[in-house]
Amino acid sequence: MKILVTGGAGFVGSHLVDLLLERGHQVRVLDNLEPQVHGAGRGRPEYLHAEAELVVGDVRDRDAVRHALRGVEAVFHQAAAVGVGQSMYEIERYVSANSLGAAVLLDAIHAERKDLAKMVVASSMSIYGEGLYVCEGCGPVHPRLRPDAQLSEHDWEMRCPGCRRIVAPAPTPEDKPLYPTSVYAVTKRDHEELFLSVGEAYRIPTVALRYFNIYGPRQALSNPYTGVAAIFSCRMLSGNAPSVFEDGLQSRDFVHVRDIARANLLALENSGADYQAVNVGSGRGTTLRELISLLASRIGYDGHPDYVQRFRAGDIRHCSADITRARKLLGFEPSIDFEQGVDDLAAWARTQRPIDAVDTARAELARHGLIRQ
Ligand code: UD2
Repeated sequence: MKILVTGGAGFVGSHLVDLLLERGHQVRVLDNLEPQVHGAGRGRPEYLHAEAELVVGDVRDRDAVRHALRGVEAVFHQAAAVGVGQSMYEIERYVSANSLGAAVLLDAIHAERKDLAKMVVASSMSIYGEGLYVCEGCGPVHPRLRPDAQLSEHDWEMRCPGCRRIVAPAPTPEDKPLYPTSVYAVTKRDHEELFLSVGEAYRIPTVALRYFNIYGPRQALSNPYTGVAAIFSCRMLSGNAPSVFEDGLQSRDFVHVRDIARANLLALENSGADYQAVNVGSGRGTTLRELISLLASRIGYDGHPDYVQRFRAGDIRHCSADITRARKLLGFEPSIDFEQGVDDLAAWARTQRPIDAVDTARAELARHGLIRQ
């Protein structure tokens, strides 16, 4: 097939491009080579597969999009602005790049390529807000964010919205109510709903993959607005202590980027998940403390993390994926366990010379009142 990957020069997109080429597909990439991710004035990234055709352009540019769609039989939409914190004070930029970007792409698909065999869109666990929890007394609960008054007491764990008892995190299924807590998350919900509704209307088989916290080689280590695994790698490589919000016992479902790429391929090759949203994660929660100790040993960092006694506005406490649907509908099984994955991330990170801009980005968040005590 001839396949278009938007954002194909990025972290997830480039791994997907590799996999598609390996399967014998022809791949075109539409990517704006965003300076925050790729560095200013840099051209084609050296890791981008030589056989991928690169069209440099923005997903909001109708002409570039039309050109990129020529002859294409399937589309993977991976292009997005991805800084959760930054999205709270660059609201127009995020809504424009993400929500409007998806709209322009879908208009062009409708006009030019109604006969697509598949559309796969990158959605995000961020649309859930907090994950699913179980209360000993009240059963399964879907709490909203922890109140500021609780967090300023440094009472970090999630409490039952009914009886205030501490609740235990449980794997989060796709039917948990969506409570996006950032502008970024709202735009990811837009991605998912725009693609699924347009796909449904025109009978273009469409799948929305809800990515959990992705890590691995090629994550932009110098981008201080990216995920915690990249940020901590960058800090440790620069000899700086990673700053930890809350108490480090918050957990996330860290999923290796190659597993994410494989889930995309499965969505192309199977029809089981057509017109649906599907979680893609490891199915397991890992605390920041576990991440730090593993990463430090693999990177060779022997300092201590800095527990800053603060919290980030909008942060959730725990969320891991229930991957039953991905298993059933796509035959997806995570193949890289966390230790192996961190080995892989660290081996690659050691070959990089990232610029540590984390303090500046944190000061910016604080200036906007988004880091609290
Ligand atoms: C957000 C998105 C997720 C994905 C990710 C970017 C939500 C709920 N999720 O995930 O979809 O886009 O961002 O990869 O919006 N932390 C520190 N120190 C740091 C940085 C982070 O302690 O220097 C903590 C942070 O407070 C949080 C945890 O690490 O408790 C995870 O943070 P993250 O930004 O990697 O990811 P998260 O889950 O907010």
